[in-house]
Amino acid sequence: MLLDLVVLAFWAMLPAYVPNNVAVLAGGGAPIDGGRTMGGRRLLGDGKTWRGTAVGTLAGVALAQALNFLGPVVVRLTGVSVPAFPLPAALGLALGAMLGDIAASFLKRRTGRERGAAFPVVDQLDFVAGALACAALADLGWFLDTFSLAVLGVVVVLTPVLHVATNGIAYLLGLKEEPY
Ligand code: CTP
Ligand code: MG
Ligand code: K
Repeated sequence: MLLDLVVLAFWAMLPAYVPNNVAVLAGGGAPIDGGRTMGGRRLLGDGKTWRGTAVGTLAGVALAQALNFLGPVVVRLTGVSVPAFPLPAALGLALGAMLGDIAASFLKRRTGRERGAAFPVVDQLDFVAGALACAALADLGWFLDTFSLAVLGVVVVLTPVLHVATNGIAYLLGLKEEPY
């Protein structure tokens, strides 16, 4: 059933959805690129900080532990067999989401986009690509068990919708400079 797939996709990706949003709240401090430039432009820019990356990653891993605790209750109530997150998978999803976003900033700077500039499609899916790639690297068995092609399809459709909605809310609350 489609609703089951949506629940599965959302649950499996939650440890990847939270880090970038937590980074917005935790950001500040030293930029990862230390101010270095490449071809006259910043390597990554001031929007990618050590603190945002570390706190965001930890938040994603912590959330996965909470989901592991809640999972059995959800399975009993809904009948949807949501996955548990082994630590390597949780770390892969959370750190991978941050690395995908960092890689996108590298691409943005190389293509002349200033910090905060929109990069449609890349902005909405960079962290998904990073999270899935790193989760597969960290725990391939878990990745293949969790992400069927159907679940992956839902992730690719659902994520941009959630991304636009959460960033729009963060913007309206004054937490984020731009609504994307
Ligand atoms: N942030 C951070 N570290 C990260 C990612 C995000 O500190 N690894 C914080 C920064 O304060 C950043 C804010 O979250 O400004 C919003 O993130 P994002 O939209 O990804 O960064 P931008 O400032 O828009 O920069 P860029 O153009 O490079 O995406
Ligand atoms: Mg931005
Ligand atoms: K971004």
